[in-house]
Amino acid sequence: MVEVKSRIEKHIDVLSEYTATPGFGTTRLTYSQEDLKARDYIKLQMKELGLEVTEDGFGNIFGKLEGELEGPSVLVGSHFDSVPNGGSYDGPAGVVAGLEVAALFVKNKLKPKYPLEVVALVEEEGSRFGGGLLGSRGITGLLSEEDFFQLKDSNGISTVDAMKKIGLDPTLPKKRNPRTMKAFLELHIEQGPILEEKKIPIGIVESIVGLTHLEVTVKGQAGHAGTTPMDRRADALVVAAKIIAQLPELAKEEGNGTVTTTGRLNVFPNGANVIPDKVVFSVDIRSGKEEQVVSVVEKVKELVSSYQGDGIHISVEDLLYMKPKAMNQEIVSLLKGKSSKLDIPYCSINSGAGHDAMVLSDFTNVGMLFIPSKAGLSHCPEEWSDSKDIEKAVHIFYEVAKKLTEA
Ligand code: HGY
Ligand code: MN
Ligand code: MN
Ligand code: MN
Repeated sequence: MVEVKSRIEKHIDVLSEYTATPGFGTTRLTYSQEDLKARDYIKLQMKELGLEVTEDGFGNIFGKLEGELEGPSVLVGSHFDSVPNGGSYDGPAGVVAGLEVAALFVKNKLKPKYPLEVVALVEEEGSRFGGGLLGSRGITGLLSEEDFFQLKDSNGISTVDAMKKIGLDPTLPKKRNPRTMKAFLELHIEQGPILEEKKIPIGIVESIVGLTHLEVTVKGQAGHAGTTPMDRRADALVVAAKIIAQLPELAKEEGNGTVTTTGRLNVFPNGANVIPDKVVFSVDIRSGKEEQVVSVVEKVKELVSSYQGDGIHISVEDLLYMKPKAMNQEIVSLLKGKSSKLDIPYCSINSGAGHDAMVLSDFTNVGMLFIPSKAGLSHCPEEWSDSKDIEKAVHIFYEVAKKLTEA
């Protein structure tokens, strides 16, 4: 169906233009001007489909297709924020899939028994306010209102001020009663090489890794780079570098696919001739087994404490902790059954990336589909997936949503 393919590509292309770094990938930070443009576009598509459009007190967007009856909704969607200089598909592929599932209901004049909701979630990446999975943690109450209101970005701008700046209302309802949700279906790009290597267009997600985000702050003493003897320094950056250099070994020791990453590091005062007195860096730890995440966190904290003293003071903040999550088995078998019925090849797959689905899985029935990522690349401008695969996922979700909204 060329029409759906071209519409999918159009949605992805338009959303990818809402970036703060044109030509250098998608940088769409939450509550930024780029967020506002993407938000307006998504809401317009929802309105054109005749959906009832609302936003909650976090800025999550909902497009509701009313059912014959009031009752719990089947939600289909993903997030629409990005990492810095990321790709066009991480998040938007799932939001666009939600729009296209609703479009199929409308096109086929099918009014579901219970409602369908397209959902576009905020701050899944945590690129602006840290931690991540903010929109979904907010809906489920995993992130409390007061914690949400405390959050500030690296410029000290609070979530509330940032929301107001783009016309959002933080006083709107936030935590959502789980009884209003029947299921949550999320299409996401695989962000790895497996599906492409297997030449299979659809991955049915069985489980999502456990993950934790730590923020380590190393404090030392600023000083003159030229006049301070080497044996009289408390150099925060040298200590941070020694710690970071040892993290990969901790992951390797743990094994079983455990990974650690330091992706963000800020040096203060960041002058070439000034001994750094403060360094703040991230530690992202993931594993399929909860006890392995916990064990690496403990080892990181032991490693950090071995550098305390001699003018160095280090603190570690736990920004996020999510246990590994299994997808809802009923939905997994529905996804398999409908994929077979549509003659769409699929395989089971586990997710090394975190997703909003892992948050919602404690509150409703959750299922995820993956589509292949070209060269397994993601979180970079080279990220690319085939809209034909998005279309396949749309048809599978449409069949599953028809079933779930009827029961
Ligand atoms: O980090 C992740 O796994 C996701 O992209 N937020
Ligand atoms: Mn994502
Ligand atoms: Mn991502
Ligand atoms: Mn996600």
